[in-house]
Amino acid sequence: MNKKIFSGVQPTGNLHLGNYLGAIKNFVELHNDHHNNCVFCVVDLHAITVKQDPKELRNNIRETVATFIACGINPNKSIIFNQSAVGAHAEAAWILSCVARMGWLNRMTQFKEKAGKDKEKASIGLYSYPVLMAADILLYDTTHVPVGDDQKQHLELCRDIAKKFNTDFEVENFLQIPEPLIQKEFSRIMSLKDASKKMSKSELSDLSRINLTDNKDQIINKIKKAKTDTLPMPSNISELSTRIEAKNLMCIFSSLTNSSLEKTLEMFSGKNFSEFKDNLSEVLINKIYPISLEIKKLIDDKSYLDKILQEGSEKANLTASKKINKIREIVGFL
Ligand code: AQP
Repeated sequence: MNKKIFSGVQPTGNLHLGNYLGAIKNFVELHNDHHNNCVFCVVDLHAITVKQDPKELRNNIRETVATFIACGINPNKSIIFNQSAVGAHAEAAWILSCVARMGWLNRMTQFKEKAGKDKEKASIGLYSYPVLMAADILLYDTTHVPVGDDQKQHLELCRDIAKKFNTDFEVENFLQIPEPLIQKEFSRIMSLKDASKKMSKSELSDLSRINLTDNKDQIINKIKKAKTDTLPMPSNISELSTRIEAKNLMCIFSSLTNSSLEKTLEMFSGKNFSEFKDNLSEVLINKIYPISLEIKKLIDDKSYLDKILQEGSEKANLTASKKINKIREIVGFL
C-alpha cells in the first residue's frame, strides 16, 4: 500500500526544538521517501482556539512555512498549505463532531492541561480541537500521521471517529483508519527549566525552549542556564529515571547526533555538566543555527511564501473537496 502522510503544525509562533525533533525532522525524512504523498498543513484554524493577534497570526503562518522549508521540506515534493484556505476542513469537522461522542472528548488530557482550572472560560474550539484534527487527517485518506508523543491520544480519537462514521453509515473502509508515526525514542522533548513539562511555544519563559530562530549566543546562554543537578553526569539508564533534567538534555544530544542514549551515557559518564553542555551547545548550533539563518532569509520574501501557500491550497483542495462531496452524499445532504 502507498503511504499517504498528513501532519500539521500550529502557527502560534516560537517554533522550537521539540517541534523539530518530535515532528518536523520526521516530516523531512518522510517527504524524501514518499514524493508527492505528503501533506503538511499550517493549522491556523487550530491556532485560533486560543486568542491570537490577527497581524501576528499572519506573520506566524508565513514563518511556519519558512520553517518547513528551512528544515528541508521541498514544496515541489509535497503539499504545504494553510488549513483555513480549504473550506472542507471546517465542514468535515462539523459533520464529524456529530459522530464523535462527548465522553470521548471528555477524556482528552490536552484540553484539561490547556484549559487549566477555569474550564468554563475555555473556548468551545479548544474543546473540540481533536475533532477538527480528525477532519484534517481523514479528508486526505491519510495512512500515516507523524506527530510528537503528546498527540497520541488525539490520533486514537481520530481512529475511533473514523470507525464510528464507517459503521454508522455502513460505508466499510470509506474513511481510512490512520496509523500514528511516533518516534520510538526522543518523541517528547521537555522544558529546559522544568523537565516535568513538555517544551512548549506558549510557555512564558523563553529560557524554557530553544527556538528555531535562536542565534548562536541565545543557544549557548539557554543551555548554560538549563536546569541540572549538582551530581556528576549519570552513567547508566536507571539513574536517569530520577534525574529528569539530565535525561532530557542527554535525549536532545542523542537525537541531534542520531545516537543512542546508551552511547551518550558512555561518552559523558562521570564528567561534569559544563563539559557536556559545551558539547550540547555545539551540536545545537551546528543543527539549529543554519535553520535559523534560512528562516530569517525566507521570511523577508513574503510573495514567495504566499505563492507556496496558494499553490499548496489549490492542490489540497482538489483532494479535500472530492472527499467532502462524498461525505455530504453519505450523510444525506442534497
Ligand atoms: N515538546 C515536544 N516534544 C516533541 N514533539 C512536540 N511537538 C510539540 N511539542 C513537542 C510536536 O510538534 C508538532 C506540532 O505541534 P503544534 O504546534 O501543532 O502544537 P503543540 O503540540 O500544542 O505544540 P506546543 O509547542 O505545545 O504549543 P502550545 O504551547 O501552543 O500548546 C506536533 O506533532 C507535536 O506533537
